[in-house]
Amino acid sequence: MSDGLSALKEAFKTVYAESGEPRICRAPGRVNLIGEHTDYNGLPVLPMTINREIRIAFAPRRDGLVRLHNMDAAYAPCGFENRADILHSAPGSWDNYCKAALQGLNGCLEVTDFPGMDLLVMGTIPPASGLSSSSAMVVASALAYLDCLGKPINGDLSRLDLAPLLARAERYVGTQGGGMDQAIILCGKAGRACKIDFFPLRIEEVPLPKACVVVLCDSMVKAEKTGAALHRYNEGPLSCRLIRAMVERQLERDLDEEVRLEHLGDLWSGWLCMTDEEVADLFDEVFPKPRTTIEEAAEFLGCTVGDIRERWLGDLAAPEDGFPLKARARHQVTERRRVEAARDALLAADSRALGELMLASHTSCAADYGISCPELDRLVEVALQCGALGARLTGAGFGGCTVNLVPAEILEGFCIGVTERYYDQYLGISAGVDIPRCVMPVEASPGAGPEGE
Ligand code: ADP
Ligand code: NG1
Repeated sequence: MSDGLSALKEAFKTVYAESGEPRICRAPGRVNLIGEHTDYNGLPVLPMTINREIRIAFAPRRDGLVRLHNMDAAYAPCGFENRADILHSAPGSWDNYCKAALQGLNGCLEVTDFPGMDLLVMGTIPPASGLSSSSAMVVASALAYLDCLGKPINGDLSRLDLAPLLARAERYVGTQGGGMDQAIILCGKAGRACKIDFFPLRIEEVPLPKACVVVLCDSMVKAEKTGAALHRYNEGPLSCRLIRAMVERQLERDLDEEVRLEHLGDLWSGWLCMTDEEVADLFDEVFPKPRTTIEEAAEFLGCTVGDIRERWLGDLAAPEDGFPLKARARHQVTERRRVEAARDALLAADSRALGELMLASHTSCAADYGISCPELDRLVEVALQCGALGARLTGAGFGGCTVNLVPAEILEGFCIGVTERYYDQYLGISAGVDIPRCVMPVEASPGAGPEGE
């Protein structure tokens, strides 16, 4: 057993002196190479796991109490009672991610005895940086709980079953996310990226470019989905629900029959099986102008503004000049095409083509989807100046990390160049910045599972 795992076990025995011998599970973070804000529409993504993770040492308890401690003092000890309806902690509390996993599994597995657990968490994924520390917490908590229930992963529940279940479960914290994070965290493979399709979940392993390194650069802008970034993130999935409803209505008019789209991605599959060009034309027809007000959407759908809020938008703030639905819809079409092309580029070992697609994706995320910020744009620009073949924001956006495709032979110069041009010159914070933590070459690690057995 590695020193880190032994240390975690020893720390567990100190914190929970009266508890049983702990077991350990691990869930890696992830970086998305391409395919941003497409998963919740059932459109593909292309992420890989990273060699940063959440580890949990755990032991079952006889009562229904779940106790949480963390090796990082920033996360204060806490606890809760396991039951059918687990009470939410305040937004931003770290125990909510554990609660999300238990609540989801309790419902799905029809648990009735609600066992407790002692947990000690150790994490190395920078939080709020677009690297899925939150989903790694959910997945690791779920694996610990399944073990305590006597139903370890790959028994009754396969990884392909668990991933969508935990994607739904994580909505407990208020995000309306898709299924990318939980799928790659559970199904990722060492040294490989995965193209992921949804509904049903399908994973295709693809090789990573041999002559390149994937490097993450932290913009130093925190994108906390436990805070302000939550509503900005949810604008994506919520406005796509409205796009789906309007497109569905247009198709019914065009085809003169009932059409049901579960997700926008259904346009490309099933009996509709439209091409990119047909979908782009349809979107142009439904969204002739850049912005659509909530009143215009209501008129188009033949319903009231109240109906729109109740069925699709919830309390999402409506800008006076309307939602940018045209550009958001366009991003879905172009990003879907880029993911397919990126998969082909990886299979053909064409790093240059992949780099160009990553850059085009960043431009679309910034201009059409509105999820970038000046710091991310600058960091992408700097990365290209320093020799990256491709660079883009990764994950939810609004801050966090960029992902960069860097030829292995220039790795050192790239790290120095980005440090000088972004952290020193642009942010002016070199004295306080911890470069190894900010510029991170990463490797794809194995998917989540038990450890040290
Ligand atoms: P991300 O993009 O990394 O998923 P979020 O803002 O969605 O960022 O979630 C970050 C939250 O995940 C943190 O505020 C914390 O509640 C939880 N979290 C992340 N890392 C840890 C950790 N090591 N221990 C406990 N909780 C963690
Ligand atoms: P991160 O970067 O982990 O917050 C979020 C969503 C994903 C996906 C990406 C954008 C959650 C848990 N994750 O990821 O489903 O939509 O944004 O591609 O909501």
